[in-house]
Amino acid sequence: MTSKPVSLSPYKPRVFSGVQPTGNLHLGNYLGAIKRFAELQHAHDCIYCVVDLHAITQGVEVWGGPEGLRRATREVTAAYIAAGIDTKKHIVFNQSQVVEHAELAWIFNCIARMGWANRMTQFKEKAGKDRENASVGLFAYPMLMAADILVYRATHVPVGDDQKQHLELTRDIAQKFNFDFADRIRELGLSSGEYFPLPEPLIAGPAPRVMSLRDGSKKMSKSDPSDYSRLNLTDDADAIAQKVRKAKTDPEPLPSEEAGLKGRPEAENLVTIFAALSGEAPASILQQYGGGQFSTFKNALVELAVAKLSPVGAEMRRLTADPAMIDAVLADGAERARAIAAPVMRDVREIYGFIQE
Ligand code: AQP
Repeated sequence: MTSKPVSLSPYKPRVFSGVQPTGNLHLGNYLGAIKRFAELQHAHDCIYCVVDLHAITQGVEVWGGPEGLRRATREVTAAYIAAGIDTKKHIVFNQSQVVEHAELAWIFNCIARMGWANRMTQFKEKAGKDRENASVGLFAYPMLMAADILVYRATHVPVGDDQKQHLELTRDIAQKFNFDFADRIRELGLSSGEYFPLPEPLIAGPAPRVMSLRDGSKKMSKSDPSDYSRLNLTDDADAIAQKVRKAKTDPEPLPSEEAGLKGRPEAENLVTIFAALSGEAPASILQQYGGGQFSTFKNALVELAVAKLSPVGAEMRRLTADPAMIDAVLADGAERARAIAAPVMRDVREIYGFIQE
């Protein structure tokens, strides 16, 4: 007689991730996040969020005011759809339409310890030298991110290198909650063990870290004031060509081997971008272009980037021309997201003893 397989986890495997609507979606967001989100949908149930509450943690020059926020929220949604994410099979919505995110984030502010939050390097990077003037929201960002994930009891999170520390904090928060309330959770019959899963990072092949075209030591970023630092997903062929041709390089020719890229961050970045867009290994790209002038390599990169990005940009432009259609996708996604989040939040209120209807 064969024994029945035992499910080791009481949770349905579920992927959660998000992108901030802070304007100027770029190649790094696409290769490092959105393209991978689309790949994951074939084997997982996915919830992809436009994290507008995160977007406002920085000054208005970053989140762009009401018009900028609406435009950027629709642009991220359009990028999800243009990348091939099926909004009927999976859930795509904007965070502020599901109030449970903010409510659980408050609970988690009371679970996380100051020492844990103080260690977050992204706060230090984003707050810069003027830390006293950063918003409390920017400091509390990782607790909101933990709520985003755990309000769906998501088990897997595709994260870039820059978000790994936040995911660790999410696991610490889940663990402390489960431990602090273990008796109450059992007493209420909510779970025989832990209430929140400890979400795992989802590594679907190496995600490239795309650097600024103006400075190979800084990551490509939506909020970089220089538009020449990034390839925006909505850039047309002329803009792509201009930006790649103007991208910073050094006076040496491209090396023929990967070891020769060491200490040459701008050259390394262009080769990384070429490799990610073409699917070729850097070594074979360098075999082909090594020893030659940057201009020859850049011309090939322009051709490749235009071929890969133009269809995505064109589809995004087509979709954003119909804001009512995008808003309807978000409203439908929010309703389905709420159907998962609301019972979890009810449980959490019950665990704490908040009186509710
Ligand atoms: N340069 C990058 N290379 C690879 N992946 C990147 N991501 C961001 N920049 C790069 C990935 O994109 C996802 C969404 O990021 P986000 O919107 O949450 O914010 P972020 O990481 O802070 O992105 P930006 O572009 O730098 O925006 P701003 O300027 O607003 O801070 C994440 O999965 C991230 O890893």
